[in-house]
Amino acid sequence: MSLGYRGLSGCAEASLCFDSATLINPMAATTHSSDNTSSPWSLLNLLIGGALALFAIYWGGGILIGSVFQSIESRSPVETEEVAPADVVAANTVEKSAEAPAAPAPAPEAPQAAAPAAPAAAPAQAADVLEITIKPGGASGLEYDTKTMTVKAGQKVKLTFENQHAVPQPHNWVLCKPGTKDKVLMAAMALAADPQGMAKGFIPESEDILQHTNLIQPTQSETIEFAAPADPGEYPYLCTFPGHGVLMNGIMTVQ
Ligand SMILES: [Cu+2]
Repeated sequence: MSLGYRGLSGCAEASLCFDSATLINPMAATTHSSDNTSSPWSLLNLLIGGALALFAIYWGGGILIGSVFQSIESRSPVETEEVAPADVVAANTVEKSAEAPAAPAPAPEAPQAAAPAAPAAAPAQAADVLEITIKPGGASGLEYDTKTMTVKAGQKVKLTFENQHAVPQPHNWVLCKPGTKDKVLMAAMALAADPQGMAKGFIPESEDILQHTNLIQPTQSETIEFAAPADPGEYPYLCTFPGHGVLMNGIMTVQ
């Protein structure tokens, strides 16, 4: 009985004791109970918190990486889209350029239609005219860009000397008899001391000179038309501006 009582009293005492303790110091009891439960709960909280943190990092990182990839993916299609229209434009341009020559194609039909009407006469003469444009060449401009040319004996020549060069200097184009280049060159050098040399365009009065342009100022041009020499041979041409002809020369071969 006493044991049972003691047990009961123990229980009663324990509950009483607990109750009394709670009654005596509720805050302490609460704090105490809180402290008792904090160690396991804090570990769990730590684990949960850590898991949440890891999840948050994983999720956030996933979103971040995903957004980066999305932006890259969204950009790359734009680039391909940008390229694609360019290709299309290029293709259109090609098609247009292909169409453009196609359009002139009917135009040549008119000359072709006219050609059978007048087979040889006029077209043959037009083809016989040699049209050529010569400019200063090289880095210094003290040479011709065309150093050799070939014509048929007696062929009509339409020659344009275009004085376009980065180095602005006056030039001319003088055609001489075969083997007289140095002679003309010396005569031109003599003109350098002549007060009228510039006025004469530094073109000597010489029967060795067959054709010539005037002295052409920079950016200017002149076109001369003449019949090529009747005798086949190598006809030198040069610029007679003092000092130029040493390098600024060429050969017209008459066949
Ligand atoms: Cu010159």
